[in-house]
Amino acid sequence: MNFKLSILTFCLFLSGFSFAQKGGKNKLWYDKPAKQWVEALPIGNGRLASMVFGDPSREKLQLNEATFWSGGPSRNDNPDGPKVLDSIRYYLFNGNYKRAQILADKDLTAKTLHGSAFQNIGDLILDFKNNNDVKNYYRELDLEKAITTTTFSSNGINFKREVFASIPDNVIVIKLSSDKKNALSFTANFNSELKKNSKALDSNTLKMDGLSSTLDGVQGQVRFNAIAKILNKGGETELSENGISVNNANEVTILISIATNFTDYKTLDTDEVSKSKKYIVASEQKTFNTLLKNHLVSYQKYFKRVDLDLGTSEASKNPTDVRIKNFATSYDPELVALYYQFGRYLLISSSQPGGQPANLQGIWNNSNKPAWDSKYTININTEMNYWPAEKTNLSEMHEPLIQMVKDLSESGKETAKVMYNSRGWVAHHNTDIWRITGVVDFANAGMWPMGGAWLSQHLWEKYLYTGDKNYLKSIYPILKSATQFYEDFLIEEPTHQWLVVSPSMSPENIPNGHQGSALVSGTTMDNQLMFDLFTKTKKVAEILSIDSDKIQIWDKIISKLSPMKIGKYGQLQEWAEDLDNPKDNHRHVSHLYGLFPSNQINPFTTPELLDASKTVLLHRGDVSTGWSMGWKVNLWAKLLDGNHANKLIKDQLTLVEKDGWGNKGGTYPNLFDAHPPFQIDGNFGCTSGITEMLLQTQNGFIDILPALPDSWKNGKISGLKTYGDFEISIVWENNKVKEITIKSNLGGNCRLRIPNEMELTGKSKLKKAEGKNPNPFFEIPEIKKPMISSEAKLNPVEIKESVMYDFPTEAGKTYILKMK
Ligand code: FUC
Repeated sequence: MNFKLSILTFCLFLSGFSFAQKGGKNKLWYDKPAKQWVEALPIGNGRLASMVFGDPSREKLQLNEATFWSGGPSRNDNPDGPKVLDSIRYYLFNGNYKRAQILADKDLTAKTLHGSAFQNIGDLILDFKNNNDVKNYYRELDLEKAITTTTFSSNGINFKREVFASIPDNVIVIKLSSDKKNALSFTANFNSELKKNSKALDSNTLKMDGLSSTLDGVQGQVRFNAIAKILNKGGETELSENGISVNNANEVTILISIATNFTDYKTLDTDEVSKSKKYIVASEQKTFNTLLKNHLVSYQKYFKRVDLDLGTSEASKNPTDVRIKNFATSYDPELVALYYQFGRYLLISSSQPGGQPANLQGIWNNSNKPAWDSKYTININTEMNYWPAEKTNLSEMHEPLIQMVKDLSESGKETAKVMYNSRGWVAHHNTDIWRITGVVDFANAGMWPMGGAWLSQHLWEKYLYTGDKNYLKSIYPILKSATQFYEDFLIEEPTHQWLVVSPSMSPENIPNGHQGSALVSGTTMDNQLMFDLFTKTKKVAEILSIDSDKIQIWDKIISKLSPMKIGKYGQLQEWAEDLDNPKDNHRHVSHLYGLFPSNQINPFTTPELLDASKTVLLHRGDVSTGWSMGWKVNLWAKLLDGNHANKLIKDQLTLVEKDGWGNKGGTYPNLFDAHPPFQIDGNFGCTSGITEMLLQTQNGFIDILPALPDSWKNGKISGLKTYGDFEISIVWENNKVKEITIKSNLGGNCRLRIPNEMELTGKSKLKKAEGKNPNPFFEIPEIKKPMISSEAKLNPVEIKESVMYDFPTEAGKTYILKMK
């Protein structure tokens, strides 16, 4: 080692200063500060969140708190519903769709309140006036540590900033350091559009209070209190005009705490000042290293459960924004793995037990009037957020959604009664932190009484992954109450006397020849949702041995649901009538709900419906909004076409450079999904889709590498979950499965479908699988035969050869299979 270098290393060691290692696996990194919000890097602990910009002379941390929403406890049921329901149904059955729409706009849609908005707390600004002559700039987000780090030199001094949001300590932690003594001088202040006051309480403490906005006539009632505590080593702090000045410090730790008066969706009685203070008081007793250790332990417990390696290439040496830009024309499998893990990172950071579920922007929002209020759109977007939860081994992160469904089952009871004179509970296509369940926006988007039916699927799915019967008992009343609503609401249609949902729509598409009205009866998706809700609720009652008297009623309803229909182009029909337009490229593919996330359509038992689903996807095309592409990755994986799924990943990883509205979906420089604008569902949807390419669980067995693209020749993934609580790791080489490790948490038969022959290590032997899988978690639904148009031509989807094995497992044991 040369002498100068060793002196430098020694000095750095003495000061405790070290550089971040540039780039590498699971890191987003850049060679310039963020200019726009979609270049900044997100951190979060499920309740607090920040976007970190990393500007040497003006650091900005844009701040969010998950419960800071406009308005306050509120409802939006239109009480005129019962007066018009029969007429609307009459018009729909008689083809007067426009009239039905006009009535629904007036008497079913909310009169004034269309939902509250998730709002922005504001910014913490750190002004470093002396930071000029900047060199060696680097910033990163390390997904393995959930820390953003910025390093640079200014006037020959090296500086470093580290920021993380701690789950256990409930604060955002910033550490500023440099390799020279007394080099840190800056001013700190808070900024917010919604602040009531902001001041320095003393020369180390900034405080800001604020109040949420009034929207749609609901008075803003959410108060926030934010505190920034500045803990300096060396130097001094003093009150300044704009906040606090820190002069000549060696090292500074800043703790940010934010709290609101939100208690639950009905109650705003938390003392936000003492709550936010409590976290500061507890955290300031701890050293930075203790805070860091606590953070890493709690975060990594989740993150490290899954590891994905798709190989690496030269392309990964570039900054992340450049890699996205080059993705279509370069070989960069590591960017796919990074995007995958980023989805898991975002879920851990935005959805923690006891908190709010991830909304349209997760928990990151810099606007007080965000797109679609950054609320919960439950006709696809919120559900998509949670597709990766169980399968990527983040079951705990699913909890806030399950809690939201419980809340909605309470608030939606009144909606069912007031709007439709029905029992049970109902939710339409949107909700918010106050758990509104009425119809929002306008009938063509909002008049969809199926949000509760779709969300309810998550209750059952969670059980399939965990096998937890106590949990199942706790959610059964919600499922039962959801079915009760439809027991009252379903109506016989005049042609076949099938039971249908009416009025409704196929989100948010308008069929040809319907006078611009989306309103119809008996859409394919609604029928599929009804099938799932009734069959799964019945299953739960059977498992728990309760309500045997209900089984007959539910069976009767199931038998009176419409079968799926294949129309004249060979497409799965979106509506009851054959109205699909092959040129329609609408972003929603609602009728493919049956293929994914549901499993009513699958390659093995419903080949005709599979062909018809493929035709729909070919008609719709690939490129669309971010979330639509994310959904299609899953759908092509379910069609067992890994190359097409990979093509969709390429479409999704198209760089969208500018923040804001636009018409092309893709990915922003910070890897956020671009609807556009930013919407987080695309991130989560694609993470789910990549999982489905490597492992599927829904078709009656565990399907290993069911949709591996040719170009992902070698790789490994560990820690994925399947139904029946198996934990799976796979290693593949030259597109063949080399090794599978299976941990069985519940025991029971393990049925595997594998592209090549394998054998178990140890004494046990694999058996060729035959008949029905005896493991009850892998039961597949028996659906009615589809109705097929006489004009339809079907093109059977090709299924590659594979082998199917069975072997018994014991709870707690691990099994290893090797290639033969
Ligand atoms: C649904 C979608 C839109 C958007 C919005 C938040 O209405 O149709 O594309 O994602 O939700």
